[in-house]
Amino acid sequence: MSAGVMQATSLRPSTAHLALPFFDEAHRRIAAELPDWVNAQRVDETDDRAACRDWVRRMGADGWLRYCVPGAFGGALPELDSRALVLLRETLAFHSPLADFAFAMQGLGSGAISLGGSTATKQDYLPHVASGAKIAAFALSEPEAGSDVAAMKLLAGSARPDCAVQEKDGSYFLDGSKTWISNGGMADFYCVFAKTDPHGGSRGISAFVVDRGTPGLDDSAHIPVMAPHPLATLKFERCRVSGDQMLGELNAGFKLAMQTLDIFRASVAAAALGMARRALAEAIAHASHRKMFGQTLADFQLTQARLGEMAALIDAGALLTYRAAWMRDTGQGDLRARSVAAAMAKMTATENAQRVIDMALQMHGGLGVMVGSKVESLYRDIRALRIYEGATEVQQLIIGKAALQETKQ
Ligand code: COS
Repeated sequence: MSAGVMQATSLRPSTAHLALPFFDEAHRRIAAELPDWVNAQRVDETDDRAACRDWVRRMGADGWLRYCVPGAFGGALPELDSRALVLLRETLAFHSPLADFAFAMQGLGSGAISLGGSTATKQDYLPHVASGAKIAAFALSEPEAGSDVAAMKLLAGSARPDCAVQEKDGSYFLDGSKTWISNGGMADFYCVFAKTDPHGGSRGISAFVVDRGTPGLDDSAHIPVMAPHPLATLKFERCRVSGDQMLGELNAGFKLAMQTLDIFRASVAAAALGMARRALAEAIAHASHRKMFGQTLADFQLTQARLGEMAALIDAGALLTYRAAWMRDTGQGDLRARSVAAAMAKMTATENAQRVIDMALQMHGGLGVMVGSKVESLYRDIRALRIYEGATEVQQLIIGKAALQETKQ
């Protein structure tokens, strides 16, 4: 299962989608420059943690991580730009899902600071995220609160036993755990969501930025998974954070988490697109050369039909993804419409990518299941995207709830 050094590829995805009216010049520039850059990198991906550090260092040094933060704090564009994130992730994932992961986590892990942090907190963290000097992580899920975020139990309690909930300018003590935390054990800081009002449901959650090494935080429990992806469980025991480390308002953390996910869910869709485009490119290359029954695989109508289906599945996911990013960047529709668009994009692009990659693997025959072949690793890489940042079922809930509300209006 070891990945080895990332190999350059002569395969290139189609660029026809860049002419769509969703994009402007800044986006087309990224799409023109990034493929050669990523293809020229020789990162040893044998050890996922070391590889992610290496990718963060390279992407920081060459300016790509600047798209993960707003312009006033070292970013490339004035605000977090969903379309830039989408094209970056799509391109990175085409070449290296691990590079995509390392990039995405810088944005997702610092997103709550960009959206909710004070100016001082933004200054303290974001320029270092952009340069690659600090690695970021987003700590939301818990053993019994994955899809049901409001059920989280990590407590941000008061320093004083006679006071149930601490005031914003005082200290908080975090007690409990987080799990499935990407970059866990290697991040320099975590944006952690915790209950500041244990009985408040979604209105009792606040966000904090917690530095690695803070006494009472143990992030050493790594979780091995089927595709390279640094992941850990975090344990908090009387872990003291000051009120200044709170992101946004007291008890407004649920909305902050959802707003962060609204941006990054469309970018997960884009990562799935990049992987699906790579699978299609691999399938076309293979079918064009593989000889069978006196002709190439590509000469069979069965193969042509399958390639057509794959291309259409990719385009369906792509259009929803670009629409979601464009709606967010240009303020189309209301908040709910933008959330629904992001949910549709994530659900469709990740589900379709899984199908496309499976079809590509099938077309490769035995080579498809050979450890080390590109479609084999893509088959493992894609699976988690249908789960993290809101499983397909959560996206269905978001879309279905909104559809019901629409008919009531
Ligand atoms: N932006 C801003 N506010 C939002 C929002 C969004 N995208 N989505 C919901 N809210 C607000 C609602 O408006 C509501 O506000 P009020 O309390 O003022 O009424 C509040 O948040 C609660 O919303 P809702 O009742 O819809 O919350 P639920 O507990 O029913 O949760 C789901 C809804 C399931 C959609 C949510 O918990 C979710 O997205 N879960 C998946 C989480 C996830 O992605 N986990 C993976 C972690 S990262 S690997």
